[in-house]
Amino acid sequence: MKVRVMSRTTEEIHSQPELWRRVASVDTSALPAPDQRIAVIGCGTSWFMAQAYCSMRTAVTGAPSYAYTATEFPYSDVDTVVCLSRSGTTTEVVDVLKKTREAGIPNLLITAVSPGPGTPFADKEIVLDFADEQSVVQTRFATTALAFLLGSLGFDVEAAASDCERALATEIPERWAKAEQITFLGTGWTIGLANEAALKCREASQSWTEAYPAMEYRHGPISIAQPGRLTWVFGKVPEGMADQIAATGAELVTSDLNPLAQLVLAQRVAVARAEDRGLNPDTPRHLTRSVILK
Ligand code: F1P
Repeated sequence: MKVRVMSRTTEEIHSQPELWRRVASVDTSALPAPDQRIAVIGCGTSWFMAQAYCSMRTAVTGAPSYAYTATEFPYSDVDTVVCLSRSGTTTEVVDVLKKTREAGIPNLLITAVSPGPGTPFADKEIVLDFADEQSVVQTRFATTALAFLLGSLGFDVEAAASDCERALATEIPERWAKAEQITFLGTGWTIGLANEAALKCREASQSWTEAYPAMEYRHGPISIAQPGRLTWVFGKVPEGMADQIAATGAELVTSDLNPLAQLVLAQRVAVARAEDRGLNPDTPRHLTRSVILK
């Protein structure tokens, strides 16, 4: 009998409910005040978490909150730049810390590891070291940082954590692991989650995924839908879309889980797709824990 050893990535995925619950005791005083105009920057997964946070922050506080991948931050008029980086070593993020320091723009670094190369240039730091992980493919640091940020806006982290337990107990259908392609869709703050779910599958399983704001789907991307492929919607399915997807023959995947917990389901699908292809999610092709440029 073949005994499958649980990947490190899977172990880290399963630790998420407990870690999300711990954010309630993390000090939020270093976060920008609710009326501040902010930019949140990061790369890869951290950028997508920034998208989710900024969307919800703008919706809740009304204060402009912009997410940028680190190199695209325009150094325009914001009150604070929040830099999100699990490793704290990503070159493009360290560059933003340096340049905002030079420009006199207040900054905050949220990371799992301190001190790091960005620490000397950070005005403030929030260290979520309890959520650090060994995997190259980020799961728990990203969602824990997001739970912390959303929690500061009044998001019910405890409810998400109990839904996360359900997401971890849900059986992943084999056809999801074997689907030829997946398109992830989201609305508002869940657009960042859709982007992250798609990235997770690409990183862990080298499989074809796409991600869009849900209302963009009918403006072209739906042409990819066909039998054997999935359209996975975070949150509410826009009116009329379920019938349109059914007509393509693709499977529509929805969930009553909190979207943050639904992202955990997508992380598990990424691992299942890797294993189905005989890949080890702990050793993703061409990737390193962080990108450090010469
Ligand atoms: C950002 C990141 C990861 C990605 C890859 C390279 O890292 O893009 O999201 O999985 O390993 O680095 P960080 O700045 O959040 O440490």
